[in-house]
Amino acid sequence: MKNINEIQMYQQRFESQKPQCGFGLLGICCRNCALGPCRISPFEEGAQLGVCGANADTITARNFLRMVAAGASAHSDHGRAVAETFIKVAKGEAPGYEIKDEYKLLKLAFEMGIKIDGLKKEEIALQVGEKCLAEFGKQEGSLILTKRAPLKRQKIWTALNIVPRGIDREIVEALHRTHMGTDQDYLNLMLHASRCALGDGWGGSMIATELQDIMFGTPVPVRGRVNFGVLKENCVNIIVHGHEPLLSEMIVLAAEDPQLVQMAKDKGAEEINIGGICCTANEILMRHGIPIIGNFLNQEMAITTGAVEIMAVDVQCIMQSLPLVASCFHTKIITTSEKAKITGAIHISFTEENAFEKAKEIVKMAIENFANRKKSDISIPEQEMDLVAGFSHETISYILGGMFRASYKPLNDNIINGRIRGVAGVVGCNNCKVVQDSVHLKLVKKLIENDVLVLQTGCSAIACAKEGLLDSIRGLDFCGKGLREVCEAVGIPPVIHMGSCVDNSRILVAATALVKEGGLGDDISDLPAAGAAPEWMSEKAISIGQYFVASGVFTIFGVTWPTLGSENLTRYLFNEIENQLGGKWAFESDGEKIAQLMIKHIDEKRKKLGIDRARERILFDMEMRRQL
Ligand code: SF4
Ligand code: MSK
Repeated sequence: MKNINEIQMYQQRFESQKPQCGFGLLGICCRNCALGPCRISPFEEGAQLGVCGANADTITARNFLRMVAAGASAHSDHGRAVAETFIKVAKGEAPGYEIKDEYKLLKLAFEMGIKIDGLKKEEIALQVGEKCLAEFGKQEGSLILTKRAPLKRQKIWTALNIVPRGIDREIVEALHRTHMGTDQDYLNLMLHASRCALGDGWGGSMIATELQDIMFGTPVPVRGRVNFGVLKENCVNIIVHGHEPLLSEMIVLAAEDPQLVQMAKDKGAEEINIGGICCTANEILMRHGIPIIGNFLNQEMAITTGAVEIMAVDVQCIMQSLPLVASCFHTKIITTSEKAKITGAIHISFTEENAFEKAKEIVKMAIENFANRKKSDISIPEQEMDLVAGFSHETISYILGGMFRASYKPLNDNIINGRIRGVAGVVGCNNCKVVQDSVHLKLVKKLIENDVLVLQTGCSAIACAKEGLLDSIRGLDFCGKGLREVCEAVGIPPVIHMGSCVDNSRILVAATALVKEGGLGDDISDLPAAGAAPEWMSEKAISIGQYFVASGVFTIFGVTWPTLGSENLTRYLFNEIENQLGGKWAFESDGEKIAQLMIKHIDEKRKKLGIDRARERILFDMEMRRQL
């Protein structure tokens, strides 16, 4: 066994990377062909063109589009895996999985134009699954779920010819366009960045969310706990980490298996304790209240508690260093996806057909590993916090309007009367270039203090949960008066956890519901709303940001911005794109200033809507009614 002091953790690795490449930071390096690598000098002297003649605008735009394509591919391949499992469930070929939300299945079938008369739920599910899967390979027309967007938004996309045709097609075209000697007009490249990203948000990600809800249940409010304290010294601790809930759902099920529970007890453990990291954590928190250990930058530290028997990972945001850190402890790292193996980890290949069996194998392996713990290694931080999660779009409607009148009307009313100033989506990762969670917290606290309701997903939600902002009691202490009144009346925290990275699609649906409810304009770009990813790091975040901008949302990213090497492209993304799409990007790394920018934007939108002055609700007496 190695000694933890002999290896580097992410903080030391980050230090050893310094100084990081300035060309890379500005987005002006290109290695798209073997004439290069080329880099453009950020100063007037030095090379201003690559060997092929590409300038800084083209190089930064190509790099940006490639980030969008990679991010969209990650979300969309997740969506495809879910659709494939869904079809097997419908055919009865995936033991352990089931169709849990029949109502949502019927709604989706209706949206997809499937005739359901006389069909059994499995037959409907099969058609829905096949239709969803076909969305990936579609060559023409438009993605079915883009029709959910407000009509005005759809018209904007059509006029710009950026309605995504097929999810895979847009990603492939992005790679084609950015190949050496193809699309060399940065504005044209950016139009495709929008199209490709829309194929993610209104396509791959939305399909993932919809089908996961139908299979595993649409989330409803659920209590949970977060932070390292959820690891228990007397339990067999299993961590699930990554993004796809396909295996983790089965692990949750396997951990309840009476035989395995008994086996754990026989080995001296009190019970089997499951905890999550990153978005797999969010998925099983949203549906089962399974505790969360931490977000992206907590993954190595979780192993150093010495109390983790197994960390089972699937895809995305998994550090290659995990087996190295685990080699200092008894922890076993298990990879489970054929798409994501790590040298030094144990690979247990799982398919839909054998998922439950493999999940039981993993749980059993963890139980057996319990005896290998070194008592002296165990050091579990005590911090733990309560939270409430499980806010799907459907649940928000239900909470606001009730069973029979489920709607966003109370939210719209309270935005119009000024109790709620606006809505913010705060999402995204951790980044070691800033103190972990610090920018998320500064930003979100400032927003709720100013009566802005915050919708969250991903690692940002976990950051705020650790601080208590997702607790419906503690969270109120940070709220402005108006937001507090509404949260108290409805019984929700001021920071609403909507799920994992693919569940950013829920925020698109929620924004559309606000528009359709009435009184706040006729497009997403009219809403007093803004978005941010203050500690982003992944290409998926860029894809998410781009589909929010292309859907009409002002979106601010912190830490670093990947196009600063091109004045033209940066000006386009920060300003000119707004004339085309109604949304735009901004870059600001200070949490307080991000909040100010978002609030300023929200206030401008309120002014445009004519709701910039608080209007209290007037109760009409009989005389006033007569006059009416
Ligand atoms: Fe250099 Fe052009 Fe090749 Fe890029 S595509 S590496 S800029 S020659
Ligand atoms: S896990 S993409 S670090 S949010 Fe979705 Fe967190 Fe960012 Fe991964």
